[in-house]
Amino acid sequence: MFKKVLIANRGEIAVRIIRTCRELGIKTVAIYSTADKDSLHVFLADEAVCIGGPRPQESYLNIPSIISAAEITGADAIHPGYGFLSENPGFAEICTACGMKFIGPSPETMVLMGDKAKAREVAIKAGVPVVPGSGIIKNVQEALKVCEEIGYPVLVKAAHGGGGRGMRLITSSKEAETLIVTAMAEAEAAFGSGEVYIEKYIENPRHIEIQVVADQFGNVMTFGERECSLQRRHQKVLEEAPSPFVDEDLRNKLSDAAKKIAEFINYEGAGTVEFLVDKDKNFYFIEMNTRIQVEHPVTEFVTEKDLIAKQIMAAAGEKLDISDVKLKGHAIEFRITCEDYEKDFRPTPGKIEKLLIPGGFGVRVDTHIYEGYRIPQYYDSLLAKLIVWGETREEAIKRGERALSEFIIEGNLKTTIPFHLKLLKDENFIKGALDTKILENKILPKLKS
Ligand code: MV4
Repeated sequence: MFKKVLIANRGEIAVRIIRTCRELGIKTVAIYSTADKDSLHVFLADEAVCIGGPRPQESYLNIPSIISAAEITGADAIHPGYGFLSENPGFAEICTACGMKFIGPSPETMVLMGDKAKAREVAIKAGVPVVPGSGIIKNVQEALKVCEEIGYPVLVKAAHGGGGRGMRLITSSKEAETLIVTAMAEAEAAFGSGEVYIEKYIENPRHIEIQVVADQFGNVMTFGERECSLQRRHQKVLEEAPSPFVDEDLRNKLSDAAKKIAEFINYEGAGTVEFLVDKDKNFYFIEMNTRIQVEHPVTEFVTEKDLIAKQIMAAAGEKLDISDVKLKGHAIEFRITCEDYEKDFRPTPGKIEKLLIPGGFGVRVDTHIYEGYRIPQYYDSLLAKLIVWGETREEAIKRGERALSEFIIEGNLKTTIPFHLKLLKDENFIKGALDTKILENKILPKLKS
């Protein structure tokens, strides 16, 4: 097992990782920017090193500073968390070259799955369904031919985008040429690669993902699905496990598909295989995330497994027990951000003057905030994740309402707590009638009126 892990991240996920390290008897090193000197992860870690200025480029993305901090403190492994350098193959390679274990998959796997067109090919070769579509498009003529073959509407996606960035919907041949040219130019500008591919557009799909953790011996554990359909501008606002739409048959099929992909690429570490699921329960692989994700706690609640511990143990070369993971009850995660939902979710960072955190049976809060803490303006607006568990979805919803109404965050800032309380009263949410369009098209307009 590792002796000392450096956490190359901040906020709630740094706190989350430090907690598991302590339970595993692993010493921790926090890194922080000058804007984060009063952050909770700095207090909770055994050691902390200031690595640069407030802007991510100066600190949490500053590879030489992070590696120096690891060398000075004698860390033998680096946990990247999510965001920042977590899916950066160059960083993983440098960690290895400097004699530190990067807690995640190999750089080669990150390169492969970071290319969404290559990831599609992997899925096809592994025998997993993908959305009807193409490989990398060579020129506009080929693109137009592919569009006609697939049939409109189609989506043009950036091969090096992902998470919804760099996507363009084409509904007819009239607009195809212009949109393909702009999509390629935008991809080049945003991701440094103009490579795009085309997929048939699936209308109002659900976004359902399977959590996996794989060890270094080819054992792949699956932990069931998460329902992540409720998103706003490709940002998830609430996640649940299990999905109210997934029955045992579909769960088995999705889990087998995720396992096939992980096995095919000899995956190592924690990862998430994303699927689109249509109203007829057809499912299609779209992407794989090669990191631990924000929403992992809903899976932890229903499986009673510490995913960060599994991830660290797999990285340390331990064997995983792949006997079936049983699911118990229902969990919901609410992302509490400092945004004003009445003003188009405008960020409102400020000082926390008063804080009362909910508790009680079936309630978990993952957060780095405390009374007197000032939220820096340089990072994302996530303040806390409230995760609730119930024997049934109905019970989890009731518990969510109770916990949200206990949650008090005051100061010169707004939070999304009132938004979540309203969301829980929405009839479509209560029915579990979720898809990737319902929040923006139906629920949010209703909240405004
Ligand atoms: C799609 C799609 C419909 N058809 N692909 C957006 C995020 C990225 N991971 C994939 N995304 C989508 N891909 C095809 N062929 C619709 C979406 C999509 C979406 C997916 C998940 C969650 C929210 C979404 C919101 C809009 C569109």
